[in-house]
Amino acid sequence: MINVSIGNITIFEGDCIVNAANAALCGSGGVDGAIHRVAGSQLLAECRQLGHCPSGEVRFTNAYNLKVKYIIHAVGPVWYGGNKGEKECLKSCYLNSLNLCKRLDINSVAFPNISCGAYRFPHELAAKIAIKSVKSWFSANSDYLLDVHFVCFEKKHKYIYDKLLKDDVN
Ligand code: AR6
Repeated sequence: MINVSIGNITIFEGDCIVNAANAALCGSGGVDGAIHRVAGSQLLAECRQLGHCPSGEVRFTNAYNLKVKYIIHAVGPVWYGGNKGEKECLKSCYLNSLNLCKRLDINSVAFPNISCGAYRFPHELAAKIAIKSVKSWFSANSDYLLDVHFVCFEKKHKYIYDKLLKDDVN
């Protein structure tokens, strides 16, 4: 099931949230900064043990003070105009996160709009990739029950998701 809401992902109550991290996994601004602030300093200590994470790949950690079991740290692409593999990289973030959810036996996960802030990915294109990735993953994993929540920070982003889902983007 796909659910879209407006809100702060750090208060999500479910199994797991995804973080829009950077390759150093060192916490910074945006949703990453918010997650680190709420989770507490132990999160940074665990991230430091993991080292570097290339774009398109994901890592997981404990969630400390958050109300979920795990945080999946996905490193999205920086948008350089669209000819540097940005779309494929963003798709990998979603598919790798979903595969990891299955491996961790997770049944609910919340995604922020990965790469849509500091990394400048066009919002509508990012939402299309996110929805298409989740739908294709659901088709390939129809035996597995997973609720996917897209948590948008801004109303205009939720509007894009709602419209694309209504138009049934495949
Ligand atoms: N809950 C949900 N969404 C949020 C929240 C929140 N609390 N705060 C921001 N957003 P960004 P990126 C939205 O910049 O583009 C960081 O410094 C925000 O409105 O957080 O992948 C990292 O360390 C936007 O739509 O992530 C990296 O260096 C979306 O989250 C870099 O930014 C993503 O914006 C990653 O850039």
